[in-house]
Amino acid sequence: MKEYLKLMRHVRDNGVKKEDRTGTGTLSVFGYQMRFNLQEGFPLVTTKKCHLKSIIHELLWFLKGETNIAYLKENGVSIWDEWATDEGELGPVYGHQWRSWDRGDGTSVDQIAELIEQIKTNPDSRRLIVSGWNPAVLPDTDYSPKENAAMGKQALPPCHTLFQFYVLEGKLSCQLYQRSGDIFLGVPFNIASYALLTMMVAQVCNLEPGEFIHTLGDAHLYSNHLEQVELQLSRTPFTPPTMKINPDVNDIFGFSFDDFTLENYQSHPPIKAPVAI
Ligand code: THF
Repeated sequence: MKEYLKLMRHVRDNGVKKEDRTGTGTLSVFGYQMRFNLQEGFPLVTTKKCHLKSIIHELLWFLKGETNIAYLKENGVSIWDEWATDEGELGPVYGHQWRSWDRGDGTSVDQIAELIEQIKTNPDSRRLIVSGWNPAVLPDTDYSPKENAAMGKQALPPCHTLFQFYVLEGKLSCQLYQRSGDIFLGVPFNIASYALLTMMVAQVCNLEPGEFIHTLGDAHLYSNHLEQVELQLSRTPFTPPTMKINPDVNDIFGFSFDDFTLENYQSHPPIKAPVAI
């Protein structure tokens, strides 16, 4: 995971002070790309201990098409609590756009089901795309995330905006365009989540995992994470772990938490940091 530390160092050294919606302040760079070869191990950051349980449950929750945090709460995951209404609603966020994008005529598109079908039947396609960005349901900036969710808008516009798959020589690669990346807290989650999604899609399509390519728009370090960043940059990464997925699952909607086993995850201790809301 030298790639991740390289990003962190690049933004620490070259980022420019920029104000943001949350009022926290950041060091920011526009445009950055990382590549992870999924044949060389699972890209979970090792220079701090990462909570893979939250990452897996969040991804399963997206794939279920759910937008209420109830499933996450039942599984002890609290990473979306700050933005949800008292009833646990987030509005039509990722899960809704992935599984039931509203056509406006009473029908909807299951982008994930269509993606799998297209990868299986038309692997050379250059349209293997899933979009979370739906301008019709973006939040109204005059209101808070919770107020937007209560009004049926997205609590937050999707950070991971659009992803595309690519099949070559029996290998499946995925590229994510992430409009906004919180390098210290969010990005380790985002890398592991999309690497895992790529492996899951590859398995159900009878392909080998290829690369995960992570393209960032506004890549930033929050001003209240800078001490944590120095600590993390002082650490030497370990050899990446290995992810084992139950080979019997052949339906993208058929995975459960127990189908994933992380092996040989050696990491430095966790580093706590406040999340900007
Ligand atoms: N807002 C901000 N400011 N940063 C983000 O990374 C972010 N997200 C999601 C939506 N809004 C965001 C929420 N994802 C943590 C991790 C991911 C999150 C939110 C919070 C977090 O606090 N992680 C801690 C604790 C882990 C745990 O409890 O499991 C950590 O140390 O990693 C990016 O998608």
